[in-house]
Amino acid sequence: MNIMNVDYDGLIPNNVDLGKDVRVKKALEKWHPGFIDWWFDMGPEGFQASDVYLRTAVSVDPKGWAKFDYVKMPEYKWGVLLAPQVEDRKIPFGVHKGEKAWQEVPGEYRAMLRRLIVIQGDTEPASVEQQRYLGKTAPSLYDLRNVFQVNVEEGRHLWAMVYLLQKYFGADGREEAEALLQRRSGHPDTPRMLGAFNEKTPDWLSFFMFTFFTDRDGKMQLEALSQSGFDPLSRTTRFMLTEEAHHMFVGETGIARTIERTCEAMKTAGITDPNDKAAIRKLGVIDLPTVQKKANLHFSLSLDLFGNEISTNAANAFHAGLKGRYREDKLDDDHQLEKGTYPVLRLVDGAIVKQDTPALSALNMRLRDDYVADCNAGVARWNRVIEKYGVPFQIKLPNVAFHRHIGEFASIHADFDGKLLSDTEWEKRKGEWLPDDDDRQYIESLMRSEFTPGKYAGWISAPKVGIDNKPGDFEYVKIHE
Ligand code: BYC
Repeated sequence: MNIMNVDYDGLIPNNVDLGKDVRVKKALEKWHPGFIDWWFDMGPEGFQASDVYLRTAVSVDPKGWAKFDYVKMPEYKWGVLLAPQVEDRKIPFGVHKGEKAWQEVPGEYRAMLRRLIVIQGDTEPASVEQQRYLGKTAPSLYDLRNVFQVNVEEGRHLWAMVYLLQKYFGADGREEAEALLQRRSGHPDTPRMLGAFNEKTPDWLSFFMFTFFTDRDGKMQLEALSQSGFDPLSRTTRFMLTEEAHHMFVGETGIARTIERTCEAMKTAGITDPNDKAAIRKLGVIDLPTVQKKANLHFSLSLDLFGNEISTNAANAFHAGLKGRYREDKLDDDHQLEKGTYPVLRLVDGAIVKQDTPALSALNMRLRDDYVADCNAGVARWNRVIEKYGVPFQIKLPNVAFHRHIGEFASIHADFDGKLLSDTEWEKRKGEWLPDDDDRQYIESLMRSEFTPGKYAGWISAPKVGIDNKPGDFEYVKIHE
């Protein structure tokens, strides 16, 4: 079968010759009804009968892999798509560097590999669950379509991980695949595995921040997994990254459009002080200090997703050749890291200091530093919108010690700049940096749907271009309830 083209005949579109792989095909077909039940129970509330203008992957050819059309979400073609196999690919790092990439699970690393795949898989349905209620307050049909696009693709990413579990991990893979449908974001007894995926995404500002910050963690982790010596994981995550780019686009432009509308409204009203919250909120837009607070919250929650500063898990996964660094193939070193150090911010005797640490143990931090640089580039693009309006305000990212729940800084409190605070000071001052009840209520009050084609809620501006170059008044979702 041509790897570029997808077999659309069966229940599960795929480019892995599922038709010939009876065991895996059966396992996936058995898993499918549970997935659909989960989608109805935990996927977008309402709109399941609506026609949504969605992108579906129909090929893995970088030049034209997707087609756009109206689809009812439950009928979306979730499938299994792997980037083309690189001929004669070698394991690019770790102790097996230079050996032939694995096409089957290396027995000695089975448990470690399964854990990485399960954690990755768990985040995908979790985010759909978190975004379940956003539809009814969407600021436009364009945005409504975008959240649904993100949701169906996260669903497909779950399929991608489930395929790996079913194909390569036998009975325990099947059990893990079932468990991925059982855990629930925020559930007191059966929560999702990583902290940020148990938080709420209660409003559209949170959604845009989530897709900017948390999906960007997704990008970094997928990039690291795409370097894997286990070739099926590498190929799967490489194709997932193609879809992931749109999710970050939704977040980045969502916040940029929010900021733009605020600056525009301030200008029209002649308000020059960006901190005059009361006056700005009277205009029905989101003041920039509140945007900053939301950024602080989502950035700090996403930093937690990189794990501990010093991690033997990360060192073992790299050493084994399972999880590499960001763009490992572009780095110029020995790709083994048995020697050498990496500077890591640590808590030493009550102070935050940079400490040289064995490079292998510091891999989570290396990935996190690359992540922070990537976030900063996006934040700079937001600031350019603010500058364009001459508003004296800049969005900044807080210190990595701020508001942490995983790693060294989980045990202390720090302010925005990383200055340590006592528990009492933190309680007294945290509202300066994190959204408080007043901010939440204000944002909530703006969350009213706007479903007229071409119209946008008053707190956000229209996008510069439509999806698939559609005109401004295109009906991205035909709502039939
Ligand atoms: N929450 O050795 P350490 C995405 C646990 S997002 C709870 O530092 P490690 C997406 C850890 O499990 C990307 N527990 O951990 C985005 C370990 O437990 P055990 C998702 C945590 O393994 C938006 C212990 O603490 N993909 O795709 O080096 C929408 C020791 O920690 C947390 C991946 O994450 C936490 N935050 O690093 C949709 C890739 N952090 O083993 C999708 C796969 C740590 O002692 N995962 N712990 O019981 C990994 O690479 C790593 O497991 C982690 C953690 C980076 C998550």
